Amino acid sequence: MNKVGFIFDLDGVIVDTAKYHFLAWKKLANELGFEFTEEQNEMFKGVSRKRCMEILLDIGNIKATQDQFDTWMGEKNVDYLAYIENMNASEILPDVPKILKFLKKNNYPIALGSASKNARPILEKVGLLHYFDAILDGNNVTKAKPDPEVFLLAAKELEISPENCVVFEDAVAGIAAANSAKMISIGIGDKTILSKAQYNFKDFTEMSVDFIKEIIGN
Ligand code: B16
Ligand code: MG
Repeated sequence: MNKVGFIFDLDGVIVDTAKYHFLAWKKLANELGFEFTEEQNEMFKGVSRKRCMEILLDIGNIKATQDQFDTWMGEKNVDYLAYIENMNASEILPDVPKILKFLKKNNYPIALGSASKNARPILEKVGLLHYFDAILDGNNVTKAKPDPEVFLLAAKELEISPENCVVFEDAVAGIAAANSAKMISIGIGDKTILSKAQYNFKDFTEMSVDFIKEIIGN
């Protein structure tokens, strides 16, 4: 049996930081004079900060200079950092520790593969950093999901071949990235939205350790 590696996305898989991203983008939109809704925030999930900024300006029909673009994106991040300042273990999504503990106990390598440049401090705040053998995030990549770069780099760091990596993802772009890396893709969230995933679960409460054993066995 080949060794299997496990790669977790962050936002929407380990913690729900989407609500804080939403509040920070909404604040910026309002300051720029337009509304930003939770429905529109769906488009931002799994997407890089820069791409989110571009989409936001499209929504508001605003043309920005490069300086304005960078300033506003920086302001959004300052507000986001304030929102996540007090995050703690209570914000870990249900049964995430159950899976991480099982993998760690059985010596399976674990990586983070996130678009966020704030991934490491978030893992630290919620007390999960020690589970991860490798952290690949928005600071390491040049190409955002659906490009497979972040997951391929994670596989490389774990020293596991891509086809023996399992990816947990909540975003359509992330599932596409995992599939194009030829990894086993597991959608966490709405099955109809994540229909391209090889396996689907609403959340980790639906996923048993036996399922993980089955994947490892195949
Ligand atoms: P930051 P993930 C993504 O996290 C979020 O889903 C997305 O909404 C956000 O724009 C992106 O991280 C970048 O985050 O501004 O903190 O660098 O789902 O890839 O873990
Ligand atoms: Mg995500």
